Amino acid sequence: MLHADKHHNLQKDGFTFLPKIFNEDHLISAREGLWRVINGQYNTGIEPETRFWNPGDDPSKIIKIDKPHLCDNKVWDLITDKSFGMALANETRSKTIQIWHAQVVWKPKSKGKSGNAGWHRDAQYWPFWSTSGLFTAWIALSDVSLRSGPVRFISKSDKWEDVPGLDFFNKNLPTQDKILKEYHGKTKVVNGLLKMGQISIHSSLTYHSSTANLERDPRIGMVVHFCTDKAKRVPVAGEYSQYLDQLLDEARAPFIYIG
Ligand SMILES: O=C(O)CCC(=O)C(=O)O
Repeated sequence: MLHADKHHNLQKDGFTFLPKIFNEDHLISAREGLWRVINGQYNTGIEPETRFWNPGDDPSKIIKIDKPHLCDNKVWDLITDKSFGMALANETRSKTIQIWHAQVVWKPKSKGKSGNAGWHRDAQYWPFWSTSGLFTAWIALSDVSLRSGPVRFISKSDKWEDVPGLDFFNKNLPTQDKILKEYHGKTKVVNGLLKMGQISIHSSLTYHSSTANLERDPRIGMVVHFCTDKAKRVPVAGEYSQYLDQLLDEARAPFIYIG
């Protein structure tokens, strides 16, 4: 059985890091698959849910594309790996693991603030979900050094009330740092420094962000949002009222562990 690092505990700190569990060839194939998706080549014939970047856009911007696993079978193969599912079940102490959303966050060498992702907790974007039983696994598809703009986590922030004024899409980190200081004083921030193939897991309530990539090579994250048997749908009106109906379709939302 694989165990997370001894220093950070998902239940206590709101995040943890896992050792490498994927085989090297699968990682490389998935990375190539993501590059195809980024360039608009979908070997399954299925389009991504949303593209926040298109060929021809500023190459120093964060390339974020939602649900790339539907578009490329090598990306699908990586995130549906059985040992990955088992490791997530072990860390979250769950009976089932279902992937309901995913995104690639490919961060090329940044210019100015172009690589900044603002402080946020994932749950703020998911009104249709309970907060319990919801987690994100971030698979490193490149080595992630301090200079490459790693995801960084605020320890124990999963126990906080919502902090207003924070947002993934807001690149003004100094202003957000001020807000955090106002609400919580000095916080403990931990960088997700990972080797290619390693994984971080955080709760949907853990505040996290990332800064510029100052390395020459891109910093690549395959972000897997998953729910466990403890997650509950919350009825919402409007645009997202049917959004989670996709849970019934395993070709979109695969179970990767059933205990
Ligand atoms: O990859 C990043 O820099 C941000 C990713 C993120 O916000 C997430 O994994 O929820």
